[in-house]
Amino acid sequence: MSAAPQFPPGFLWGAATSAYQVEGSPLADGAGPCNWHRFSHTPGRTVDGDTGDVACDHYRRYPQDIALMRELGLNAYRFSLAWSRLLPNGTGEVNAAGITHYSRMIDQLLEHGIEPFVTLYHWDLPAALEDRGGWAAPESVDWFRDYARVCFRAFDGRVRRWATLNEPWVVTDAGYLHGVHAPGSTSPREAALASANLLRAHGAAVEAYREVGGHEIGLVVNLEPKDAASDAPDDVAAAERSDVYMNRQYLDPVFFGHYPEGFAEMFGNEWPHGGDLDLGAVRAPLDFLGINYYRRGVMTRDDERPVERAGHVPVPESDYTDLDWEIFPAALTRTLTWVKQRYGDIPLYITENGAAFDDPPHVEGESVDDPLRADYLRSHLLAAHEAIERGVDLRGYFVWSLLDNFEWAQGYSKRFGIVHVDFDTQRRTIKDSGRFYASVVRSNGAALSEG
Ligand code: IFM
Repeated sequence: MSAAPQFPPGFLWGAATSAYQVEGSPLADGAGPCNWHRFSHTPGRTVDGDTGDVACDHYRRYPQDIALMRELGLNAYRFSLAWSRLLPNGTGEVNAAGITHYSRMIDQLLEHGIEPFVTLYHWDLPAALEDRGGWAAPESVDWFRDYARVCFRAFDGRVRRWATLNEPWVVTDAGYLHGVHAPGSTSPREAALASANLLRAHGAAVEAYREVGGHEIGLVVNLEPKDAASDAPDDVAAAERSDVYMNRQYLDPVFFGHYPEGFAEMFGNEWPHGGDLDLGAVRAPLDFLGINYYRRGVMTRDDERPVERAGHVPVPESDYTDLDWEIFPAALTRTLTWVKQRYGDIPLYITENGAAFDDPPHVEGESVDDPLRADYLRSHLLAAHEAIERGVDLRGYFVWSLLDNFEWAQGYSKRFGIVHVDFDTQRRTIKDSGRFYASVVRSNGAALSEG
């Protein structure tokens, strides 16, 4: 019989959220509107016209949510700051009430022994900056550096782990190329401009951190190993393109200083940069890399999809989540070992992992039976542990998500939480998957081999 899994000493056991997805009260206490406030209020952009106006009311209920984290035994909480709460116009005047809000929340987390793991940008750009060109504007690099400085000055010391950007690939792919996220653009040219500016902005923030901050800073990317749907050369080439486009678009520049080979060519005449593209401080050394992992990609050639020219195909023998994402834990081990092999032995955190399943909107009693989510967590935590056994320096794991929340264009129709939220009453109920996760946390992994 193999020994029960144990994670390394000091492992961070957490759950993750992001500001616009959980906070609600988007304009409270002097906050300015963000791009997602505008986008979700535009008819047709989200399922059922859902918005983040109320969300999980975490802005006001965070003390109750911290109590839930305590009940789950978490020692870390990953959340993001809303840029437009802190700088309502994106630049210039700082909103003291915004600083006070996050300051109180950080203090309460620390009082309860929960480490705040803070993301500066999780997709909610101040609307005022979107009006000035958003990430496609070269000035965005300065806007982000200045905003980052405000955050470092206000919270560094109490916050010891910072992430610059969450999933920049989604920002450019969903927001600038496919138009399904804010700002709703469908321009390859703008996507390529935004990509370079996000990279420069990330590097600029890391450099700024080294001037004022005393702890750790990293980047969070979402990765998805790519397999070809068949041996046909077209599918093999599609999987390779998709790998370059998704997995290496941001990591190659950050670790090697330039885009992967073949990336610029995917944009054809829409590539806006010259050959001597300057990505600024993009290679500024990082303290860690955050990896969000959900699924594998099985790819086929699809010329309808711009730039990447590849699309997902379903695998008949696989199981899928409520978002039609393949459940494939082995690819998490593969992702973590691939990062180590390709980019070196940097400390890693799984900054998001979890699954949407169809839980009921209302709950009677004190529990929610969600065996599929518990199975998903168990198999992925075992896959993470396997990567540690293979030498990966994995230092923490964050479930996506602490709470059912606003799943962007899907609104409230998809539930990822280990805590159920009744969006009519705001009642929280820890799901069975949450109880299972708590047992894993309590036993530092041993409970993974039970049951
Ligand atoms: O909800 C999102 C999150 O904001 C970023 N990563 C993926 C999650 C699930 O889609």
